Amino acid sequence: LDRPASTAAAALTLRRGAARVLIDNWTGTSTVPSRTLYPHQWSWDSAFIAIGLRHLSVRRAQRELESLLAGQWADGRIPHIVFNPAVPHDVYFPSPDFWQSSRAGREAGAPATPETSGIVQPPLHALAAWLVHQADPQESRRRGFLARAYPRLAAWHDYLRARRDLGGGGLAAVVHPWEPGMDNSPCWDQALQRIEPAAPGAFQRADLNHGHPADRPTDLDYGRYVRLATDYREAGYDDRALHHGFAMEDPGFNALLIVSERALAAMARDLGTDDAPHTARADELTRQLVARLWDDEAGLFRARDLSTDTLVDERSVTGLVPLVVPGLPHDVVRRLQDTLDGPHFSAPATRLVPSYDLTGHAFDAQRYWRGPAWFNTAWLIHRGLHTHGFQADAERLRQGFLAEAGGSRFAEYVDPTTGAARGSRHFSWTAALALDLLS
Ligand code: 9WN
Repeated sequence: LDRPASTAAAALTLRRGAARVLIDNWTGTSTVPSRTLYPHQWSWDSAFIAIGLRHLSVRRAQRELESLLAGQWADGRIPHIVFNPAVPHDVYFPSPDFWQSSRAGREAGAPATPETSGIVQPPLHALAAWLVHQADPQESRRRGFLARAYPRLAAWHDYLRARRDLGGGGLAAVVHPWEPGMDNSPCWDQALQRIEPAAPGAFQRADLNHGHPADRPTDLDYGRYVRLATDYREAGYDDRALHHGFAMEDPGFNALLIVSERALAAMARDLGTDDAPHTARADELTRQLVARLWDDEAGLFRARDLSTDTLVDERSVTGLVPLVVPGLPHDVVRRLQDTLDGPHFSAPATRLVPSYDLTGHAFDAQRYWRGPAWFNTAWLIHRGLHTHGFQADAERLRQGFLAEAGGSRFAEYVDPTTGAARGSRHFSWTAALALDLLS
């Protein structure tokens, strides 16, 4: 076999495998991250999934985002889970019984239906919607996709600006470790020590029915997640009524807000409305991201703990995700590229980027966001390398991504020291983003 032919055959096999995952995980209106572990619709998963789905079916990619937006609250927030009413409540914890959005969130503007969670996830949605639109602008215009999505996505960003600027510097704060999407990252350890965990008997985890305990957060972590979510629920999910026990400015979350704000500007231009406010906000957010979270000595961004107003002394992949922001100062970009290649993040076995410092005191090669390499962060960093002109590095990461995605049967994450698959398999965003990198 000559090499180009075998490479093309491998790409075709990978593409078919990725499509199969997305077809199997499609429920008729949206895509579950995993049939076993995550049987509902998740917010940032759907954004990543739509980015890949657009290569299979633009129509389906639009519906993915539209069904997420059907769960949006009147205050603008896009909840981190939109629940499927057909799934029994004991299959995933916390279920609608716990969040009680339609009752406890009524004042804050939760819809009567569907049931949702009350917290949020990283705002990648406007970028996803813009990429879906660009995949077939004619079909998008015919269905009025952009015209319907744009005001909702603008309201989502308004919520983050009006209710989540808890630090007063313009950046959005996360108020629960599930919100940055990197649940048990060592970045949250110190802040979580201040949170009294809920009693172990007060809740029943469902994740361990499908996931291995060594791959998942601990019971103590869950006790604290439950406590924080319960406090928020009891305050009616009202950010003005509660002094949040956990409040962080997360670099990854804010980086995605910036790229999405730029996507809103592009949408506004396409729709013939004023794009200048979006561009001005993206510029200002970029300045604040650097001013408040950049650590020049370490060569990466840090999370800021708003309870102590200090930067968290941990190196996490969330501090590299801002590479995806186009308007970063040149020296920041160069330092980020150096850090990616250095001893803290240069994974020996995978060419992917570990979720946490390989040399860090809390590094754990198996446990979720405490070391394993994830495909969504690799995709974001790949986009960043590409944006800033590091084409050779971007291509190396792309090849690594595709090799690991196929070799792991589209795993949720992999051990960065051995390449072994971890978490669930047949995982939607791994498949979706593989499709995107193949297109
Ligand atoms: C809690 C769905 C989600 C991802 C998150 C990931 C994990 C949930 C959980 O799964 O979190 O939201 O039950 O562990 O950490 O990033 O969106 O794939």
